[in-house]
Amino acid sequence: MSLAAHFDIQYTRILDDSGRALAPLPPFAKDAAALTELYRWMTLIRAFDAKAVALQRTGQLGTFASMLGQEAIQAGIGSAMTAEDVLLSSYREQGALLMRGVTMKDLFLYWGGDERGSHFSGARGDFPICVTIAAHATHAVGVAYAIKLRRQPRVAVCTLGDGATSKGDFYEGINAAGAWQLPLVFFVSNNQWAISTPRTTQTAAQTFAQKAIAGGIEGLQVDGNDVLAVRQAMDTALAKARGGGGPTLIEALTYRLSDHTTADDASRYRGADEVAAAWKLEPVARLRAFLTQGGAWDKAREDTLLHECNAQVQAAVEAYQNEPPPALTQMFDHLYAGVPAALQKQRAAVLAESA
Ligand SMILES: Cc1ncc(C[n+]2csc(CCOP(=O)(O)OP(=O)(O)O)c2C)c(N)n1
Ligand SMILES: [Mg+2]
Repeated sequence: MSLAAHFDIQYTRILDDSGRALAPLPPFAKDAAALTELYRWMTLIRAFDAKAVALQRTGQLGTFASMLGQEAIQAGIGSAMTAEDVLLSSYREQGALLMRGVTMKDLFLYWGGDERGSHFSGARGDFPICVTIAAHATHAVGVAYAIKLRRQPRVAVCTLGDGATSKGDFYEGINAAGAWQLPLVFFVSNNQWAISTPRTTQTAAQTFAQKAIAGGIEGLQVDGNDVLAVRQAMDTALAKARGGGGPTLIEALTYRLSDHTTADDASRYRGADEVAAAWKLEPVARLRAFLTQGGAWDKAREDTLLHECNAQVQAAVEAYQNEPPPALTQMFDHLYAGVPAALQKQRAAVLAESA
């Protein structure tokens, strides 16, 4: 017998659990202002997240999927992509959408059940949030195929969870992206849980990154709570795709510190010890420790930032609450190019009732 093929999965982290640099810093990380900007975004995303949960608990949003513990992923993806790239995200990467120009008000509208929230104010080329698990893996293939045909210097980025990698459309996407060498980055946030299904029962595969190998795609792993590692991996994958080098799959190791959504109670299926251990590795404190050790951060700056972030979120809440409700007839207006006769009757009835 001889070896037919051999594969490796590389794992990268730049900051250790206490925020000390383990490896030489990549060029972007030598700019203190760029790093404090990443920290500002991570803090803002956490403030937005906490307010969204509070709004849901007080009946002002229908539901919400928290990003708590996954802020480094948002900032790494959001800061690496260019405006011309296309993000196809699940419900868990709202922070990356915010960094690309979607507004907090848009997201509040969306979670408030108002379809106008998907009509993004910014990042108009990005796709609406995909709740159908892994369906957007094949949409991303279509987007990347179009980019390749048009010879544009753009990249499609498809963000999914660990659970999504068990679905057929994920494998179809991986296969097509590899076969056609598309400018596409699959970003898998391995937050250890798919609602109540733990990573240990999700798959027998040793890593999620290795699922790329079968499609002829490079797969690698990063510490998803280390924003520097996430950003570096994204920079490399985007540059490779833009230069015609084809797709990459990045698996980011992280932990979902929140319930799955506000409709879930994770204490029913996982222990408090596990969650407490995960809190010790959370990404915002890690970057803060790194910045503080380097003299780029202190308590006064932290207090000012928190104040600014809370004010920014509060202004978005007010904009959301002051938004007049959509016209009742709107539900008829966007599905068909021309409203069919049967629906025209219903539309007229709704109009008459609401007059
Ligand atoms: C096709 C499909 N099947 C089932 C669901 C219900 N569902 C919503 S979230 C979820 C788990 C997804 O887990 P993962 O991919 O790990 O993402 P995470 O929520 O952890 O970010 C499931 C099964 C769905 N939305 N779509
Ligand atoms: Mg998950």
